[in-house]
Amino acid sequence: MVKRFEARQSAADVCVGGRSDMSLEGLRRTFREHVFYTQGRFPMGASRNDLYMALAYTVRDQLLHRWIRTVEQLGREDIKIVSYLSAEFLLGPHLENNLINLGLYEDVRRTAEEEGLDIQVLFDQEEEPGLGNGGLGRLAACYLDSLATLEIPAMGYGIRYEFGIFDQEIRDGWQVEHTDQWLRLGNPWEIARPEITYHVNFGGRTEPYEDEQGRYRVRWIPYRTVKGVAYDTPILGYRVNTCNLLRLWKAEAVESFEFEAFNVGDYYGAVDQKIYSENITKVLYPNDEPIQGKQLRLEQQYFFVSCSLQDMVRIYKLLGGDLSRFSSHFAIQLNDTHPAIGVAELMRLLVDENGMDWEPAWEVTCNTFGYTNHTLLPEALEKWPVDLFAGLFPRHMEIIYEINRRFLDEVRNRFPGDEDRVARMSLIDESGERYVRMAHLACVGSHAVNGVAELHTRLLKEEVLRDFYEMMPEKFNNKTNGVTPRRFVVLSNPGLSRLITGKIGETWVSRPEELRRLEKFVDDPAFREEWRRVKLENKKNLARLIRERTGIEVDPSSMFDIQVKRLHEYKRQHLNVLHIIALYNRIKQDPAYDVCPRTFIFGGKAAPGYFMAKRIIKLINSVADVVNHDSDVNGRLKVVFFPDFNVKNAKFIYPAADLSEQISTAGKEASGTGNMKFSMNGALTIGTLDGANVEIREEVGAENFFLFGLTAEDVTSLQKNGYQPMEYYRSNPELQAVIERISSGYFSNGDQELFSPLVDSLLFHDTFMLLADFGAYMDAQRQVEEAYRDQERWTRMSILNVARMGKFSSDRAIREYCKDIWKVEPVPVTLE
Ligand code: B1H
Repeated sequence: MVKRFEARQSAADVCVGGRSDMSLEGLRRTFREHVFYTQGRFPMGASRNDLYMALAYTVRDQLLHRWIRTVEQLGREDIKIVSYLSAEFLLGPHLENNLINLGLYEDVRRTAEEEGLDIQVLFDQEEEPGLGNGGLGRLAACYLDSLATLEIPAMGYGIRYEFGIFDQEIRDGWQVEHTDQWLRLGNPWEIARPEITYHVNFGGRTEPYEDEQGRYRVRWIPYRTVKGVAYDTPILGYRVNTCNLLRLWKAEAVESFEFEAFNVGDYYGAVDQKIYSENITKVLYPNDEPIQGKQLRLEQQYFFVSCSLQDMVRIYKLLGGDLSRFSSHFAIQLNDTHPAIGVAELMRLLVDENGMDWEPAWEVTCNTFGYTNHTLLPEALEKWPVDLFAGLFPRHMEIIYEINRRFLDEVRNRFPGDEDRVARMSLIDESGERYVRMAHLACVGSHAVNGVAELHTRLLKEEVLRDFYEMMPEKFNNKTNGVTPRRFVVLSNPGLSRLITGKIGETWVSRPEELRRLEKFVDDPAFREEWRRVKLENKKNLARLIRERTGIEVDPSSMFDIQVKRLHEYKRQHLNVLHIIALYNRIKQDPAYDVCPRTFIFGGKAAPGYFMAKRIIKLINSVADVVNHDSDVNGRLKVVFFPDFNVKNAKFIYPAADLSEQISTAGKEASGTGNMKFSMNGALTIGTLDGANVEIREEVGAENFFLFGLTAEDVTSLQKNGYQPMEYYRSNPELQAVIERISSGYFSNGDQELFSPLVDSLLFHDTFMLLADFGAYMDAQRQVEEAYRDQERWTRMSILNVARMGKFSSDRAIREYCKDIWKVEPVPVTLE
């Protein structure tokens, strides 16, 4: 008799159990079959990877039915599909997530156990697809999860990088980069679609001609052509049948080129061509801001955008759709300006390839696109030299000039005589070398423009895109970021999930507003005790991992004070370091100084060419070396740089945090999403009024948040009035002593040069105003310490943080996008 899995209600199972349509026996049989038929092994001879692959295929089989049914829905003419265009998708490991979303976790864990396997070991085996740099790429992944969970028909479109974000090693305190070989052992989560391919053209010239009706037309005679091949990954929603599609494009050589070269006997030329083509999707650029002027990067952008738009046009035509109604079938979201060339490409496809007139094509284009801006840093706004752009895309350049001509006519109409404004708003920057301004193209070609947190959107309207806001205020709206509670709470923090579910039931996973119901337990001593027990358990797990990865012993009963995010001066990891050194100095001055025991944990990658960021990593490790071995400190302070922070090991980090460091210079961090992940896992935040911190503080209550520092307005006015970091230095002896420790060579074996670039930058420029904020930061840290010493008070604050974080679920964010921008409705998928 086959044992059927039944829906479970018990608290212990609810987050990892659930419904499934597969018996335990069936799972076991499928698994064994995959070991044998797919991996070609007898059970005894199977490697760990064979077993992982067999399990992954077993789970993928469970997705396929849902996937095929969902894709059938995508082919219905009467529904509207969201297309999320992003150069990055930072998905993280699939296996565990899919098990949770399927409701099969507990069954599969038991099946594995009965086969003598530890499922955690198999999870460990999975290489994560690191197809993104940080927040922007991870946001795209969270949004795919929520789109599927909310049963919205959607596709993600992006690039199948052969090498994702580099692996980070710390050697002698420095970051060393290694190529990420995520495809080395195969990828069971993707299905290649060699029959879905498109040609993408580059270079050459354009030529006018007359069509059969005698109309003026232009054609593009390209210099070279590359082929894009689709690779599809299923994205399953939480406990629903919707299983959307992430379609990533790989570049290959076009056969005809090879044949041509072969025909003239140029074997090497043919192979060269192949290598050249495949280069386009070879590697992710490891920067968290745009790399100006790199031709290959621009080629990547156009390559994936063109494939994706051709795909949508093909799908739409298959349905018999009339292209003038394209925008009623597709809502395309531009994740930053990286896919913004899509505006010109859709115009080209409609006008040149499908014979539409300019005006209706333009209406379709604007109605189709929405644009999300992710940055306020002016140096991070993407622009491409006109020569480079026109050389690669001569036809798009003409189209952009025409868009610009018409647009600037409108500007002149609205603001007669204001030629300064015209120059500021032009799609072409003509102040020196000429550039195409991608953000302007995205604004003009979209019907909706949004920022990613309230403060960010306000600053967009007031500063970066002010002229655009003044001319078309109706386009602008805010969509505060969110993160998926499935990966970042249920999967990462099973202990906490179980505790919460035991109190309020399991519905919070899809409706995190319901976490508010935890508030009534905040005064229950037994609940608080349990809450602390879960946190301690998570800290022990992280402590174990830290020992494994770094050899450093940390005390799980100390406060875990964590800052994990990309290394960047505006994120101010070095402000955190200044605080550590200040505490160290106090201990050195008086070894009996009563310091609250703390473990400072850092993690994050630096762009390989970012000199200062790499030096900050070295500083953290150098301070760690000294502090961790000082007998006066006596283990009360520990400093750890956790190597290779990524989605996979984030799961051990967020749940173990007591304190979350969100200390960017106000006005610089568009939103942040790590801030949300920490707080949802019960960490308290020390932070500035920046990005989504502002809204987190509003939600959790000012009394449950450690605020410090300048506001965005303070920063601007201080800058205007000539900021003098030296003034802060001179008036603060503790700050002087901290800086002196560094510049004296105390952390660098007497080498006074090693950190002088950092110190000089602080003393003489301090673009990100660390010195101005140092005093306030020290005070706030003092309050943190006081609160932590009162564990009952701390626990109360922690519970209230979790209870009030519902707003920051990506489900809420996606609902807002659906309603305000995309105008799409859920389409439930049935399995019959
Ligand atoms: C964010 C980027 C980014 N903003 C260029 N901008 C890149 C820009 O490779 N590139 O060229 C890569 C990434 N990433 C981040 O987006 C913001 O800094 C965060 O504040 C925000 O939370 C996140 C998601 O909106």
